[in-house]
Amino acid sequence: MKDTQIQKLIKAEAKRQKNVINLIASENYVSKDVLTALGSELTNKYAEGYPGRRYYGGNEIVDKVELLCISRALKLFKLKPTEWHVNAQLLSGSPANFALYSALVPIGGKIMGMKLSSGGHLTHGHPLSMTGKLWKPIQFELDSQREIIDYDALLKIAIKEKPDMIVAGFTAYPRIVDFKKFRKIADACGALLHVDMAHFSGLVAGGQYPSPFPYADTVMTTTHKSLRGPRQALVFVRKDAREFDKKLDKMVIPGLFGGPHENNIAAVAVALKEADSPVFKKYAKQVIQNAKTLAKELQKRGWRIISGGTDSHLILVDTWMQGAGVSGKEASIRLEKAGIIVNMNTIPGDTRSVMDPSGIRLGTCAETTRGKKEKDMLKIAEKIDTALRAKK
Ligand code: DSN
Repeated sequence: MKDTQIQKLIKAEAKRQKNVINLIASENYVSKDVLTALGSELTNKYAEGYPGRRYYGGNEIVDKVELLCISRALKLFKLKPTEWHVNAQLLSGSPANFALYSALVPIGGKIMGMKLSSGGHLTHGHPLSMTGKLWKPIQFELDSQREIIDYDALLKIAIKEKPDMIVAGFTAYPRIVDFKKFRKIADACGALLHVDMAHFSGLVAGGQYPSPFPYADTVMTTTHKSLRGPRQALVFVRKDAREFDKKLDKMVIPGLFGGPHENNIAAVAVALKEADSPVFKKYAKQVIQNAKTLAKELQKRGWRIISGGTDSHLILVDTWMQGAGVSGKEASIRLEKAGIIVNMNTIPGDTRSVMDPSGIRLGTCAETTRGKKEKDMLKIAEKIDTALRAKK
């Protein structure tokens, strides 16, 4: 590389990644093949439009790339091309959710989703997100005692508010989501059911987390979390008389975006093939076993785990413990000094601010990719415990 300044920074970041214990729940380490596709000549090509109907010439190769990515996405999640349509052009989770809502929910309509502090995402209708400004957000919280979704309470809210769309999914909820119950709730109020599986799609692909596809009208996933691909998103919509496929594609281009990043799409295709393997199934299983071990060991050491444990790759720890511990911000700073990277996170019913909340979020996808097993989780829990309990 001729640009030595950037080369130095890339090398430094690679070294940093190698030398830390990475417990960021939404990060992972991609394969060399994914990196090769990302850094390929495909980045040079403009391809506004869709395979077979592009605005620019010279798209015979990238058309094949995009179609391959789409067919691999359908195959991985066991979907029939006659029943599901995939748009592979969205660059990340937030724009993907935004594009989908824009396509299917009239501006001013109601979108019901989980509150950020309960584990939902900004794009599930947070007032600071455009999804909470352009549409009327109906935000629900968890059962305050059990810290899990209260489906009966949700049903009451849905019947009263009659949302146009219900979003099931999370960025910081450690438990299994019951998509069948969400479907019933959506049917009871006539709403569409959208599932944001950004966090757990790799676990679904690996057969370790329930698939939302039998119940959802639409599904969105990022591809860089448990799915272990590049930073990109996939949006799946049911193919039927409602014409969601046409509405979504038209909203993506010309509605919101221009040229798709075909190098990213190729890298997604590589990751989807990698995920469609027995090795990946084993990986997804280990991710969850590691998370369960880590949660249990932290609990044993006196830390309060939100909802009492985890069913996924994700753990929420109450580090503040009503003043008996340290704040989430302090915890993340201490852990970084000890070589462990996490993010501070609000916990259900948090009374502290988002910028210095009561907890931290941990995830095991990245360290499991690096070969970590249960015994390593015990050591990591000890390190975390020591760092959090150290005197200032
Ligand atoms: N930032 C992602 C996460 O960490 O969960 C969601 O956008």
